[in-house]
Amino acid sequence: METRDQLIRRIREKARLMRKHSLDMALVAGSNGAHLGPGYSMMEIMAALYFGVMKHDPKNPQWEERDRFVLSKGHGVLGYYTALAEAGYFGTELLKTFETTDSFLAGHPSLNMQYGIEVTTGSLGQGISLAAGMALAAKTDRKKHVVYCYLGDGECNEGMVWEAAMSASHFGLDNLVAIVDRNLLQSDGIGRDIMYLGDMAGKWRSFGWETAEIDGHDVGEIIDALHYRSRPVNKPYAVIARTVKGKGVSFFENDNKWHHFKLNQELYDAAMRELQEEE
Ligand SMILES: Cc1ncc(C[n+]2csc(CCOP(=O)(O)OP(=O)(O)O)c2C)c(N)n1
Repeated sequence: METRDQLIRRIREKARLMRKHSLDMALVAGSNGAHLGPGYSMMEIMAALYFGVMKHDPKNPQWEERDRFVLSKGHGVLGYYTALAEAGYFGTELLKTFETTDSFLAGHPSLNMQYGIEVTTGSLGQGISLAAGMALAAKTDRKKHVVYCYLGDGECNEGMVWEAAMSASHFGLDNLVAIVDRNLLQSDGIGRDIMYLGDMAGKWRSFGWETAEIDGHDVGEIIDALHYRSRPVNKPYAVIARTVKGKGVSFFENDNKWHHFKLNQELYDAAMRELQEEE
């Protein structure tokens, strides 16, 4: 049986590999650009979901009892596709088709059950609404699976997020877990200047959710917060994860020019060197 320390090490190693794959993807995307900053803030949480938390079977992507994952911040595909590939939904070599003609790996997720992509997202606010509907359907049908939904904090400027939040608590959706990537930045700059959200956890609580606040890069804290025993009864659950946009490559971190960037070979090499030094 795997110990907690072994599990944490395994998840960290997956996150490191996912960051490396993402560089390959961004290089292939070339002048199309890639959402590097948004992807790099997600890696530990995505690795924890796919390699420690969620019940799923890459060999049977439509397994009825699987937990569902919805990427509400749809531009975070680097964190999503690399987790799916490392988990075995498709070969990691396919990651290098990212954003090329005919590839299923588009710049935002497009529903593809064969490869584990549950829903199409990209228009911010819609994913959490879909996830709430999926959780309500599961509850109505007395199914036991959990719906995990990953949001950006800038995304929480969307009114639709709060309609979903209201309905989830109204329906007592204790099978719905929202993870909010609190990296404090969004595409146009600093979230606080664009639309101040104040006490993020307090806002979710005021909509009837139970909350936890964690360091979104500390794998131990992530797996504890997402453990089934941490989830409330009869209420939805929001995990507010403090993250660093671009985490893992020094010159990506907290620099919003990397929100969506055209990676060239020189910058690729410099970023890859940093990730290799961690090995
Ligand atoms: C409805 C809608 N409006 C605007 C956009 C354009 N857009 C893409 S990413 C982004 C910022 C998202 O910020 P945040 O949710 O904080 O995610 P981060 O990239 O910081 O992780 C915006 C406004 C969109 N995708 N959908």
